[in-house]
Amino acid sequence: MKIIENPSQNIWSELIKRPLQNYETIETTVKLIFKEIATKGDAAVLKYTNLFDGVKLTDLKATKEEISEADQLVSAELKAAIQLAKRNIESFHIAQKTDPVAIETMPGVRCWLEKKPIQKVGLYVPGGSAPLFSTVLMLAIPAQLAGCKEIVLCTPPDKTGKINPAILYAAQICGVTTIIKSGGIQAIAAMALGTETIPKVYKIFGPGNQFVTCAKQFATQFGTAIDMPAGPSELLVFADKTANASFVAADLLSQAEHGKDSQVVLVTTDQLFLNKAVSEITKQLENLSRKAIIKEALQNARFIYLEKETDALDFINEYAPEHFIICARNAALFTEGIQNAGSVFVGNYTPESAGDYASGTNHTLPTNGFSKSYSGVNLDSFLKTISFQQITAAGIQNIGESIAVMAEAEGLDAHKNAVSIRIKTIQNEANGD
Ligand code: HSO
Ligand code: ZN
Repeated sequence: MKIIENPSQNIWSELIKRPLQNYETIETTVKLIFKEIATKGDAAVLKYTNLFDGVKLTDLKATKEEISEADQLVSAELKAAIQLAKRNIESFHIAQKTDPVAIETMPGVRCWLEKKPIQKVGLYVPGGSAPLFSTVLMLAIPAQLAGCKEIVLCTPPDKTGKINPAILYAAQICGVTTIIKSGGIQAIAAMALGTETIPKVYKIFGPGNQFVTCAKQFATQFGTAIDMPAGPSELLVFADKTANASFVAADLLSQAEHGKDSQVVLVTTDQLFLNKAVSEITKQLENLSRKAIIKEALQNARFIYLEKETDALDFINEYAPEHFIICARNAALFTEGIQNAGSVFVGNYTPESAGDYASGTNHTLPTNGFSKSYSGVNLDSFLKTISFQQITAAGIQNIGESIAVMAEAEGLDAHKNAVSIRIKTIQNEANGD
């Protein structure tokens, strides 16, 4: 745990650095696997599932029997919790539907926009030490609400060849159309290229480790879009003396438990609070099951004391956190001043866990400073906007001359002609020629 007091602005660029990710060595493997999947399809996916996940599968698709077996295995209590989260996520994402845009820019020139679902989407749900079925809700619910026809989900099987039952249950209730037992680079490559069993999709969503992230970026070379270049989880908390040190410690620990490369940061204007938070962390850590992972993640943690709130805000905007918790009397300074953050949690009773699971907001968010330019996943992530226009005979006469002048100035007389030929025809018709 690094404690930094009153850092001067010239070391901020050092402080906003995330734990190093090295994609160079991974890229060679990614290229190789894409190449093999392009030529050998399912056989290559099965081969790499055996190699990386240590399981020999015969079939990549989850069967109806497996899905109904999972339904039996998920407790009624967990099902009820998932259903509550589903309702909240649905409500918040339905509310994101926008009104149609349609105007007449000038008489006879009508322009409008229509949003259409991305027809085929691929959702990636990591397995690993904590199979995050909540990610299924965060991706499949908006996909279904947007109207995506084909919703493919890939997730790695365990050593016995099975998918976590809660993942299967969530996929089932959220309208996933194909569930594939495959993870890592091979799953991303299969969704980007298509195989006998795995449909080729137009956009891939979801978090993953360095291999998955690198593969997603490589997939864009094959015309597949991606949600964002997602990396390890991160949380920044701003706290003043009105914050509760044990709550803040619990929040920081909650995100540190994701993985050893996660980063948690505390920024505070109260030195006493900083000390309290650090000792709370040490205390609470002892009782946590993922202590070993958290300890490693805490090596990347930063505890920063800044005297002025405005400096704290500037620093936070530079850091551009994935998650930003505000526990401060003057919360408005931060809610109004925040420019770069994936998702913001306001007040002592708003833990990040609420947004991770059930409040309704999406937990698929930009990391690694990408909240400077990317949004988190939302309904629009599953939609495209098509623009339309329709011009009447009167309209082309109103706008035509300007188009012709501009086309001529660009030296594009065929463009000019496409307009003048119409205007001439209208004039001839009017003259009865
Ligand atoms: N904090 C993670 C999401 C998550 N947390 C899932 C628990 N389960 C990335 O936003
Ligand atoms: Zn989390």
